[in-house]
Amino acid sequence: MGKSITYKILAKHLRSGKLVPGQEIGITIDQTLTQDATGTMAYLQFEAMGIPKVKTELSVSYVDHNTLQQGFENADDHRYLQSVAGRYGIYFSRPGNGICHQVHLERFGKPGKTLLGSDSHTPTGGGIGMLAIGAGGLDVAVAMGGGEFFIIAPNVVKVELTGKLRPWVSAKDVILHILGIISTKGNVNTVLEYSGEGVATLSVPERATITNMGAETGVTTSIFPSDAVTRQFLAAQGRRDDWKKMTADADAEYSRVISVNLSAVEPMAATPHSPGNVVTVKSLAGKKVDQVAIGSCTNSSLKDLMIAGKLLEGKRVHDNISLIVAPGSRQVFSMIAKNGTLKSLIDAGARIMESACGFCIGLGQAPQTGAVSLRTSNRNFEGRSGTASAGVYLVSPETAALAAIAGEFVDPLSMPSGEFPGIMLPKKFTVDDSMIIPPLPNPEAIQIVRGPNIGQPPANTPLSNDLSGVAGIKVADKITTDHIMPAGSRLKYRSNIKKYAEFVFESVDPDFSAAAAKIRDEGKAVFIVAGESYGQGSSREHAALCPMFLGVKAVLAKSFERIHAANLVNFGIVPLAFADPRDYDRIEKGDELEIRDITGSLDKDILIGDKTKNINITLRASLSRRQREIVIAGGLLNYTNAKASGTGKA
Ligand code: MIC
Ligand code: SF4
Repeated sequence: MGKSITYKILAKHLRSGKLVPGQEIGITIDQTLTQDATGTMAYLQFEAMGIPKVKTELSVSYVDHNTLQQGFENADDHRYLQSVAGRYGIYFSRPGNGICHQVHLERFGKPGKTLLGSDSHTPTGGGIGMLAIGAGGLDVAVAMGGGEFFIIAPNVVKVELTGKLRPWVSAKDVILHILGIISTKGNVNTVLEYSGEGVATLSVPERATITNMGAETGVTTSIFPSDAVTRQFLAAQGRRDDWKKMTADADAEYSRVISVNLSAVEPMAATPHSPGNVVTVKSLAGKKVDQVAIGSCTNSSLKDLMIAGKLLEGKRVHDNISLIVAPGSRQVFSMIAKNGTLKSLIDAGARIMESACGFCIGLGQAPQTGAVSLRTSNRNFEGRSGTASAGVYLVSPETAALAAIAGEFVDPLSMPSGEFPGIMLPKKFTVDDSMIIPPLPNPEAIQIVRGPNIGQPPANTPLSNDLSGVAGIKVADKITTDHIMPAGSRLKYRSNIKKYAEFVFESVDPDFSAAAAKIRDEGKAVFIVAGESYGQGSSREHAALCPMFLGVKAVLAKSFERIHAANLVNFGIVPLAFADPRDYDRIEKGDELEIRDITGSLDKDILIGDKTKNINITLRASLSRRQREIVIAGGLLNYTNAKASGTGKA
C-alpha cells in the first residue's frame, strides 16, 4: 500500500511509537516558529531547560500580535524576545515585518519539512508542502531543545479537487465550503491532504489560505503537494533550492475522501459567531454592512490586496463603511506601495494598518455597537472583535471589497465575469530580509533584557491522589480558548500570569477568577465542567496555565480539542471525558466533587463522586502512558526536570 504525503513526512521524522493511526508517536521537528503573544512564555520555559542553543534546523521568533504598545508591557516583551533570540541562535522577525505565517511562507517554509509553531494557524505552511502543526508554547520550547513532539498518528482525509475556480470565487470560499461539510468539531487527529487535478490551478498563497483556515475544523493540519507551482513560488522568492517535490503515491490509503469541484464552489460567508456557520453570500445579498477589514494571516497576500485594490480603484468607500486594510508582510506592503495598489486603496478611503494581526485579534478597530463587520480573517467568535454585540462575517477579499463600495453584501457572482480583475503573481517578489535579525556570531555576549512585565511561569505541585473540591464553572459546547482567556485589550498581560489569571472566563462568568482563587486558597481543587469540543481555536497555553494558577485540577467535558487537551496535560490539569455525555446534565456549578485514587486510575474508568447530588459519574482520561506520567508530576516541566535529575518515575 502506498503512502500519503503526510505519512511520507511522518515516516522520515519518526522517533518513537508506531506509525499507525490512533497511536501516539514522537517526531523530530525541523523548524519552529513563535509569535510574541505565546512566545514570551515559550522562551521563559526554554530558558528554564538550560540548553545553550536551539537544536532545530531553524527557529524563528516573530513579533506580530501585540504591536499596538499601549503602555510599556508589549515593548518589554519585544526586547526580551529579541535578546533571547540573539542568545539562543534564533532568527528574530522584528515588529513591522509581518504576520508570522505569511512571512514564514515567503521566507522560510520548505516542502517536506516539519514545522511546529506556537500558534494554531501554523498549518499555513501546508500550502507549501510542509507538515506544519500548531501547539502550545511549552511543546515548541521542548522541540527547540531537540525534544520529540508527540501527536496521535492521524487519519488522513483526501480532499480531491477537480475543476477550476470561476472568476469572483476564491480560495477563501473553498475553505468555507469545506467547513460547511466537516464543521468545526469532531475532526481531531485528522489531516486534510489535498490532491487532484484542481490543485495545479491554485497558487501557493491560495493554497495557504486553505490550509490556514483548515485550523478552524480542528484538524491536526492540512497539506498540499509540492509541485511546479510551488517551485515557481519559491523561485520567485529567490529560494529555488528550497524546493522539493512532494506527492502522494497513487495507491495511498486515506480514511475518507471528500470531493470538491472548484468550478461549482460559490462565494461563501461564515456568519456569527462560528467559522462553521457557513452560508452563500448570495443569501446575504443586500444586508447592510458597517465595517470591512481586509488582512490577517488568512487573506493578506499580495494577490489578496491587489484584488481589493483593483476593485476599489477609482471608487470610494461607502459613506457608512469603515474600511481597514492590513498587509500580511513588509514584502506585501512594499510591493503594493510600488505597484499602485496602495494608492488605489488610500484614494478610495481605506484606513491602512501596519503589517500585523491587529483587528483579527481584537487589537484596535473594534466595530460599533451591534455592527455587521465583514472580515477576511478566520475566526468570528463572539466578542473577539472587541465589541461584544457585533456580528463578524468571514468572507473573501472579493466579497469584502464589493461590500466596502456598496455598503451592503453583494454576491460577487452577480458581477459581470469580464469585470473580474485577474491577478498574476509576479515572476519575482521584492526580497528584503533586513527586518529579520539572523542568529548572531557571539551569542554569549548577549544580555537578556527583562522588563517588569516579564514574570516567571508559576510552578505546579504534583497531582494529589485524592482530589476534593468544587465545580467552579459549568460551560456549554464549543467553548473556545478566547472564552477561557480573552485576547484583545487583555493581551498585554500574556507575560504576567498572576495578572492575566484575573480574566479567566471573563466573558462567560466574570466572578470565576476570584471565586476559583478562594476555593484554591481553602486548599480545595477547582473543577471545570464543559460540553463538546472544549478548547477550540487558539493554541494559547495560557488557557491552561492561568486556570492552573487558579487551582484548576481537572476539566470534565463531553470532548476536547487537540491543542488545548495537550496544553492541559502540559500544565498538570487532567482532561476527563464523560463516559456517558448525558452525565454532563447531572452536575451543576457549585457541586462538591471528589475523585479518589486518581493517580492510580488514570488508565481506567474514573469515578467522580458528586457529594451535593449524592451520585457517582464515570469519566475517562484517554491519556498515553507518557501523558499520565506528566499529569501525575504536575506538568511537563516537573516531569522533564524529574527525568533529568533521575528522580522521576519516568
Ligand atoms: C489567534 O488567532 O487566536 C491567535 C491569537 O493567533 C492564537 C495565538 C494566541 O492566542 O496568542 C492562535 O491562533 O493560536
Ligand atoms: Fe494573527 Fe489573526 Fe492569524 Fe491569529 S488568526 S495569527 S491573530 S492574523
